[in-house]
Parts: sequence; structure tokens; C-alpha cells
Amino acid sequence: MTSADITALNADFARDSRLKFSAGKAGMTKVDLTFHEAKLELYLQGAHITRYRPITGVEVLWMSDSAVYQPAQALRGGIPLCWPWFGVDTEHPDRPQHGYARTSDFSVVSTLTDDQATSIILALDPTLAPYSAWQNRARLEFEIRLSDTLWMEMRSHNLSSSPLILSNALHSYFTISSRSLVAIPALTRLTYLDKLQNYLPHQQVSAITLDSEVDRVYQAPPATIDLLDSGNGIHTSIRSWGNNNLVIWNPGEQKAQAMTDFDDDGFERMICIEPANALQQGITLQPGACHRLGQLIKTDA
Ligand code: TA6
Repeated sequence: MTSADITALNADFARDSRLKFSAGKAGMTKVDLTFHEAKLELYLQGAHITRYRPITGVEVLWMSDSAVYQPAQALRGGIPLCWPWFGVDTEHPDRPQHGYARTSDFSVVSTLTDDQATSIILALDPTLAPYSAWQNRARLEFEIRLSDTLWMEMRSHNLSSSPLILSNALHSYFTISSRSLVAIPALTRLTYLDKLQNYLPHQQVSAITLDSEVDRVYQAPPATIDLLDSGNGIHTSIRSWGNNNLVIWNPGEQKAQAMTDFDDDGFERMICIEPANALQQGITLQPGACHRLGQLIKTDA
């Protein structure tokens, strides 16, 4: 995007000092939102939230210092949107994992500032889908509302005249003080499919421990999940809707080091908690229907 494009975006959508567009890393277009002392940064590529600092002043999301900012490359960290498939596209395993939304440019639909929030709605142009079977079939809209909390919703619309099956996730990377100091009590007693064991089902009989690689698809999670970090005393509550699953991922030391865009020691300070509709639990959208997948993130220090 040129500086003229950024000027045009600001002319159409900037909101006083609370929402503005600029050239971010590698010249990629980003948007900065504020609500009082809370701040959020978002790249138009992927509608990717790369930073969220609530009024408490503590960064909530983990972003890899080694993330690669370049067109068509997914950013490592923050909140990538997985859509219109999560993980491998089983019918087309050669296609990129987690779909094409996270590497596509979104357009701005609208922005709003009022006493309640600073908000933006972005959309993925259905005519530009990189695969013909997806062209004009599905539209993704993503709305973000920054206030004392962070609210977001992915809306998938079936534009076609036949049922559409898709899977998706809000692949959220949370920053933590240390893997050994966090607890997620809501997972205890849930059933999960373990990707590290070819999706073998297990029950989470005691508290989850993150002392090695974890890659699990939890089934039927409760609406609210608490992430308790005893290292920094921060309690993050994540309320999600429209999801059949909650994916929990930490790559562990070896996989982190094998990924060029993942800081070598980053696995110690992050955990992904992802409201998702994954694997066989994707969603079937009837013609004209809309599915909403969202989450509300709230932190208390
Ligand atoms: O959500 C967990 C997961 O699917 C893992 O299996 C792991 O591969 C991770 O996402 C990251 O995927 P990415 O394509 O961003 O490298």
C-alpha cells in the first residue's frame, strides 16, 4: 500500500486521535486504536491483532520478535484468524495450513468511536479468494471493539446457494510470565484430542501442565476460561461464543527452535488459547446463513 492509500484510508476512516492508519513494519499498513489508556495495534493483512495493552498497561498478547513482516507471510503471534479452514485442509493438503485469511489483505468497512468503545469492522473480499471453489462463496467480516475489555467477532457468511462447510479459529497467543506458573482450571475434566498422538482422545484428569510441547483440541469447553498467572498476578478471562472447541498449543523447545519466525526461548513465555471449530467439528452454513465466532478478553492485575 502506498502512502497515498494510507492518506485515503485516514481521510475515510480515521477517528480523531483514537483510530489511525500508518505504515507499520516493512511498510505494511496497520491501524492503531486507543480507548482511554488502552491500546491495540492491527495489521490489515490478515486483520491481524499484533498488540493489545489494556488500561492496566501490561501487554496481553505474545508476539514473536522473529515474526516476519512481509506480504503473504503469516505473522507469528498476536491473533491470527484461521479461516476458512483450521489446520490442514484435508481435501487439499497442499494448501497452506489454517486457510488464506491470515495472509490476505482485508478492507475497512467502517469505524466508530463513542463513549463505549473504539471499533472497526474489516472484511475479506470474496471475489479475491485465491482458490476458485471459494470465490464468491463466503465472506468473512471481523469486528473489534476496544474498551475496558477487548471484544472481537468473526462473521462467516455463506453467499452461495449450497451448504458450506468451514472450520475456523481465533488463534490467540497470550503472553505469560513462565510456562510453569500458569493454570487454566476450566480444562480439568474436559476431553481432548491430542494432535501429538494422532488425535487420540484423552481426559484431562488433573490440572494441565505445560512443561513440554502441548497441541490439543479440547471438546465442548465452557464459555469462560480463566488464565491464571501466578508469576505476575495477572488473571485473564476469555469468554468465547460460536466455538465447539478450544485449542491449546505450546510448541515446546524443539519445535520453537525449528521455526525460524519463533523466538528460540519464546515457548517459555506464551500459550495459545484458541476458540475454534476444528477437525471434524467445523460448521455447516446453510445458504444465506451467518456464523459468529467471538471472544471477549478481560484482564485484572
Ligand atoms: O493451533 C495449533 C496449531 O495448529 C499447531 O498444530 C501448530 O502447528 C500451530 O497451530 C501453528 O501453526 P502455524 O501454521 O501458524 O505454524
